[in-house]
Amino acid sequence: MVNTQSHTAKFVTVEGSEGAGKSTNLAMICEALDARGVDYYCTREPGGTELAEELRELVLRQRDETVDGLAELLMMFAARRQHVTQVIKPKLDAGCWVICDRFTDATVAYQGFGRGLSLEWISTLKDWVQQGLEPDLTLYFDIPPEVGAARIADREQDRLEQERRDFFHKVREGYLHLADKHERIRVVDASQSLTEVSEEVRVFFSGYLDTELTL
Ligand code: T5A
Repeated sequence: MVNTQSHTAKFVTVEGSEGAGKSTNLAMICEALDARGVDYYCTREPGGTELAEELRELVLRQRDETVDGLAELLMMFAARRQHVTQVIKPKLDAGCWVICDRFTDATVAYQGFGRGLSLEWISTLKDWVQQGLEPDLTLYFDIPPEVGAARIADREQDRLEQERRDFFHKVREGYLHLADKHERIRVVDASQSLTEVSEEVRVFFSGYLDTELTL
């Protein structure tokens, strides 16, 4: 698969650990795109196609047996391959922006740093599955795990949300490592009030659109 991603259609991802406010702030991104009349498509991972949503349900469901870390990693990438080939690439190639709730940074953070799986394996799988496709911009909502956990304490937890607190400290370390490494990642302090976070996202993303849409 050759990466023929359009120069104008951008691939934007949002990342963060549980309760960081990614999904809530996606609305702000969509509002900014709507205001400028940009054609865009919102999706999520794991998921985004019928098969990938079924894999999501399988991988996140609570179960009695221990789920092997490598099996979990392969399911994430199986879902991603289907999503990339059936949705993300075709949309970008057609000039439509793609806004995705989580992508491969989550795999590095959760399966790499959280589970301690080989970053080399993850990098190899990423090359096979994405064949050069990378997000153009990533908003990472950074939050101490305790604060995020308190925000979602009232709702039913999936298998990953039930991990121990130290797992989420490692996940955060993974995200911060990625943010240090990649210029495309913008860190948002998600422990602020929702009004403050949303305003920061609005101002930053509007500036990004101003630049990208005039190029
Ligand atoms: N996963 C995923 C992997 O392990 N590997 C992978 O490769 C991939 C792709 C997916 C799970 O799969 C894992 C990671 C995840 O465990 P998910 O649905 O994408 O699950 O992610 P979750 O993190 O579970 O989604 P959450 O809903 O928990 O987090 P969000 O989206 O960051 O939080 P949000 O927006 O729903 O907000 C949670 C609550 O907090 C409030 C909101 O109103 C809401 O009630 N809130 C705030 N409250 C106070 N102040 C603020 N600033 C607030 N912002 C939001």
